[in-house]
Amino acid sequence: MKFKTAIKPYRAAAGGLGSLEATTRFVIDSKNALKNLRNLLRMNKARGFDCPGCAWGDDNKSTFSFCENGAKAVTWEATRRQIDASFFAQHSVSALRKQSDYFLEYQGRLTEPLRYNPQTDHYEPISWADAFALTGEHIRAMSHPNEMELYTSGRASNEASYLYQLFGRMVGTNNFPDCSNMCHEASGAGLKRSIGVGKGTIQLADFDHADAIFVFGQNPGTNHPRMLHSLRHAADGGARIVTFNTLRERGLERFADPQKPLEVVTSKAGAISSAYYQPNLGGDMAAVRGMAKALLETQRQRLAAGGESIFDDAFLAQHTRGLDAWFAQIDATSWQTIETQSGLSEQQLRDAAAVWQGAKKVICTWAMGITQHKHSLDTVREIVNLQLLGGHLGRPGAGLCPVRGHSNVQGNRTMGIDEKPPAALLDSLARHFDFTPPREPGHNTVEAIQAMLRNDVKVLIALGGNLAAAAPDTHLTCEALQRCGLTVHISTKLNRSHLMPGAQGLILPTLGRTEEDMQASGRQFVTVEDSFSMVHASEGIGKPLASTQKSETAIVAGIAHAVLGKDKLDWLALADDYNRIRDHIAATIPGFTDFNTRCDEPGGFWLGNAAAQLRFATPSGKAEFSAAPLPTSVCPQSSAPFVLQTLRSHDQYNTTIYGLDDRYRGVYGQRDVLFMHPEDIRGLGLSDGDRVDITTQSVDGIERRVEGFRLVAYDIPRGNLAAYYPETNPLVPLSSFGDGTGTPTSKSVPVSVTPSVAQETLRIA
Ligand SMILES: Nc1nc2c(c(=O)[nH]1)N[C@H]1C(S)=C(S)[C@@H](COP(=O)(O)OP(=O)(O)OC[C@H]3O[C@@H](n4cnc5c(=O)[nH]c(N)nc54)[C@H](O)[C@@H]3O)O[C@H]1N2
Ligand SMILES: Nc1nc2c(c(=O)[nH]1)N[C@H]1C(S)=C(S)[C@@H](COP(=O)(O)OP(=O)(O)OC[C@H]3O[C@@H](n4cnc5c(=O)[nH]c(N)nc54)[C@H](O)[C@@H]3O)O[C@H]1N2
Ligand SMILES: [Mo]
Repeated sequence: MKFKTAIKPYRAAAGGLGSLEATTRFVIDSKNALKNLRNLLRMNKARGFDCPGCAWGDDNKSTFSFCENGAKAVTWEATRRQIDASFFAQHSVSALRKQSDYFLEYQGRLTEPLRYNPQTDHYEPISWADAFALTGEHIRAMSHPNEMELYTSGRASNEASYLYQLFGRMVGTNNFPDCSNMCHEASGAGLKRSIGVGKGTIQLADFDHADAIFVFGQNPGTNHPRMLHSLRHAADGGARIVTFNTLRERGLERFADPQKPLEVVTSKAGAISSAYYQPNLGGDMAAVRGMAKALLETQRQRLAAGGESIFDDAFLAQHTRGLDAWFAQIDATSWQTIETQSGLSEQQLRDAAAVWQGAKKVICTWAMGITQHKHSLDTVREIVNLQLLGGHLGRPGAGLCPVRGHSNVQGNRTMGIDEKPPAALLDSLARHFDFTPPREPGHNTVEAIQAMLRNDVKVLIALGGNLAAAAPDTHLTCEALQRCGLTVHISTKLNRSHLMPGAQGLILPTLGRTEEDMQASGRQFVTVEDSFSMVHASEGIGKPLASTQKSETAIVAGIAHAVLGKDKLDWLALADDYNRIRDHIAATIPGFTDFNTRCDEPGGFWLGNAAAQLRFATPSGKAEFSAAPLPTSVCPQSSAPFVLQTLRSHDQYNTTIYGLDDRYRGVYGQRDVLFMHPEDIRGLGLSDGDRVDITTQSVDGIERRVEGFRLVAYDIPRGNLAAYYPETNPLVPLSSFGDGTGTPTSKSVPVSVTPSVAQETLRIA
């Protein structure tokens, strides 16, 4: 495959005509245009399927709500291209390893179960019965339940993930590593400590009522495009939107609604951010501390002059604890430290604080720019501190909004995909199903990979996802996978993880969210939960490509049946009729009473959020201020010349590469680029367009390096760099993760940059 490469700044607004063009191109290229158009019209409606793109909520007001990147997700899944036994007969696994991630997924949908044959190095067809039997044998042969790892990627439905965690716990393990461990773990853990619940407190409609919205470390133009509608609507209504982002992101500057013909034709775009700050990578905790410091100074001056408080004193007194300790910590933090760490000036932070002070209702949103650092948990809690100060919790138009990634990652946790399960969940499962679940915590994703490297893992099952490409230290992770006894991948499309089988390996082809799911009792729907704790039904409509594909729920039930039989639970009967699974969920998971009936509610039902109702499930029963000091350094290694963040382009969904463009950042036909400040490029004696090698400043003795990246001069603070994931995962150390979160520090990799060895050789030649 050849692509035309170019770097040319994108001058238009986000959305608009560019978005429509791209959508059309993807729909036509998927070789299934008619069906895909119909799918788009049904997406996120009361009947139809939930968008497999992001976890943003649905606005039931607009007639149909989809975005360019949701369209890519749907068309990518609903392609007519398929790969079957003949493809694998033709290509050995070693040969496939040389192909790009784009090539692997582009081949189409997996349609039949496959087993790796180490003698021939090829995948070969296997029957479902034999695949289940093989998995059952391996699991029963383990000497301890903790020799099994059950990975989950956040697309799995509530029904499939509920069965999956129940199966794991009945076997006897809490080893549930998941994509969330690499994603919003800091949000869950931080919010839980501060306000007693690890989820966002607002609902979608709150955006219509906010006076100020602070957007931290997030690129909604690409990753949550439907959020731009909410931001634009809020901005048009007079709300101030303040962005903290290391990069200039087009979607946070201007947005034209591609679903409003007039805006597309007239290029009428609305401004999004009224202020845009570019902190250093990892500098947000210092930035928020600076805002708080400014506010505290104002407050003291006011009170000294006999004026009114700028804080919500009644809220603070009634609902919070630990304010004084935080104030003491603020006083102990100098403006100089704040400026150095954040990379922002005192004046900028005072200006941001003034917007906060001038607003009656404030929302803070954030994503990976906040959660993938060493001090992410403290950063999330610092954001909560700021919100508590103004009582911006539990009233319309105000609250906390971690914007989740995968479309059902939040639901997975609710269903019990949790390596550190709360006692209440285990008690409830124990009572209802009459068994003794394991109590000791299991492995998160990093710990699971470490266990594989120690040869401790006999069976890895992956319910979706692509660990080989998503996890840090690509080489180590690939080796880890190959050290497993049996790897079982439940997947829609071929990916790198499949090419790293254990001693034995299976690929089990599954139906996607968009497809019709027929079981013994008839057509099934599943349920998912979005970022706003709205649970709703999702019913696929496309005809499956092959009768040999099974639903995730049926596959999980098949495995569970092969291991545990039906003495305790008739797993296969549960998969025959998902209503039965929902009845068990209703009986064991809080908030799901009358689950089956409530699935009919148009737009779904709200699970509720105790903190939003000012009930705080913390030890003190109050919202807890955190009084953490700023980290000694924002980057795990302070002496490194550069700090690198690894992020997403516009044409990818995590490890799924749809195309090689990153339109809003002006990058076309290539992914091996490194964004750098023009002065830094000059400082290295290099020019825009030169090729460089990137090396991690390692503390553990492992050499980590990627080669031949093209420098792109970009609007980014000096000393900070950005490059795409997963290509740069070989640079992210498995041994570097967030305090209290275990999340790899993918947004603060200490690196050095040198002229490309390959390029030097070329020049000399
Ligand atoms: N189309 C599409 N949609 C997706 C995904 C996808 O890959 N493609 N992935 C899904 C998933 S799983 C997730 S988790 C989300 C991810 O959504 P995002 O969090 O938006 O994803 P990233 O591309 O990692 O972008 C991080 C953003 O934060 C900024 N940033 C990085 N570090 C810092 C920092 O230290 N401080 C500040 N202030 N800013 C920083 C970056 O410049 C960038 O704009 O999107 C979900 N939606
Ligand atoms: N360096 C770096 N690393 C990162 C990140 C980063 O920002 N930088 N981000 C992290 C984040 S936020 C996340 S969430 C993880 C993502 O980690 P994962 O969730 O493991 O990865 P994905 O790329 O989303 O998984 C894609 C694969 O899932 C399968 N799939 C797709 N749809 C379905 C489905 O409906 N059912 C099933 N069973 N399978 C399906 C397909 O086979 C596809 O190849 O990566 C993390 N890794
Ligand atoms: Mo994520």
